[in-house]
Amino acid sequence: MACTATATHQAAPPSPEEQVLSALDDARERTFALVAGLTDEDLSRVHSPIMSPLAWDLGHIAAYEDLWLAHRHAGLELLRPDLAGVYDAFETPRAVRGDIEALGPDDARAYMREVRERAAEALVRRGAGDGSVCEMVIRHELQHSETMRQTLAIAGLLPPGEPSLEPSGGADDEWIEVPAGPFEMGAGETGFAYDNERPRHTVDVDAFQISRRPVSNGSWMRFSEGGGYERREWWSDEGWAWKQEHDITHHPAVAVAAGTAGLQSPACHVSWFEADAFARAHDARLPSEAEWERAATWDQQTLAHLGRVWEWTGSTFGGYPGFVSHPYREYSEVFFGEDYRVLRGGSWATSPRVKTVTFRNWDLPQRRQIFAGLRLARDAS
Ligand code: AVJ
Ligand code: FE
Repeated sequence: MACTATATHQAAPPSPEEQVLSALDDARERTFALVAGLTDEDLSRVHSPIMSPLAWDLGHIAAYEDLWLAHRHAGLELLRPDLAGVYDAFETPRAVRGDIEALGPDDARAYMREVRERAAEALVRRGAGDGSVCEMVIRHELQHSETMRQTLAIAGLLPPGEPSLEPSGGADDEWIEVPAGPFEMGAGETGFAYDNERPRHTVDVDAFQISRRPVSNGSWMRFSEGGGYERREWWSDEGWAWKQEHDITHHPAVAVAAGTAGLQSPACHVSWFEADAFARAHDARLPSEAEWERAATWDQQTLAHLGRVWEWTGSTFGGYPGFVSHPYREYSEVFFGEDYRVLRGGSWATSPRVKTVTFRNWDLPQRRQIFAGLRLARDAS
């Protein structure tokens, strides 16, 4: 049935500035919902030496928005120049964030609201520009909401009703054959992407196999019970040293999850060292980043359960050929080198706006706070 247009006063489509503001508001809703049920003590405590107090994340989100949107983009003075150092991730690394004079929880929330109000006005006055600074600020808050979820998970404080990891269904030992061939890796020239995703470049990958589903809790339990943490030959030198030094004999979080979330759910909170050992124990390896992206963008086949847990790759974090840091070296370039390993795909806690197929996450190989598991790969038979 045709619907004759009777409404003559149709609302104008939202302007770019309105779209930015509404995305910023959505991100803020997510952030505030996460901390709504927490006490000041929960927000101020250091729950883990590798994580910031949650109140620091809050102040840092505001300081970043003030710096990039209000100051650098719209030309305003910083609202609180005195806080710039406190909330700079490099001047104040995670390890000392419990000791410094940062804002308390209520003041941090007030600072967030004040920055937002000023930034919003400035944005409407100055326009969104090409949108890239705005998008960076939106995604920054969304990325921190995942970081905060990691802290909350460690503290056992994740709010109820979170999406979380549901049982997946399907065996995790099914392989997909990906043929050899060149493909275009990385983000194209248009649209938003982080500097480390560019430039797009052609990569030739050999034929390989990749598992259709991420490794499950059930498989992890079999690995563990089958001597996974005792068989020296399955571990890298570095991984074995880490395991011995910290007396790691099993995976507590996976054991709990196997009982509660189910044997079929993807194993989560796995470190790179463990993922690497698991793969070797199964005559497999971690996919390289290029293999992962080829498999994820290849239209003939699909990777199942993508985006439920981050997937460790075998690759260290580096710049693509022709890399240019933008808009600041500290986003990615300072992490390039042999130390950090790349994760791909995104987790249940990652905003859909962040988890694009070219997005690169990274962390140290011993870290277990990330919502990370693995998908196996091996050379083509
Ligand atoms: C891309 C998740 C590794 O948390 O260090 C947040 C994202 N950068 N604030 C991080 C980020 C600046 C980054 N990761
Ligand atoms: Fe940050």
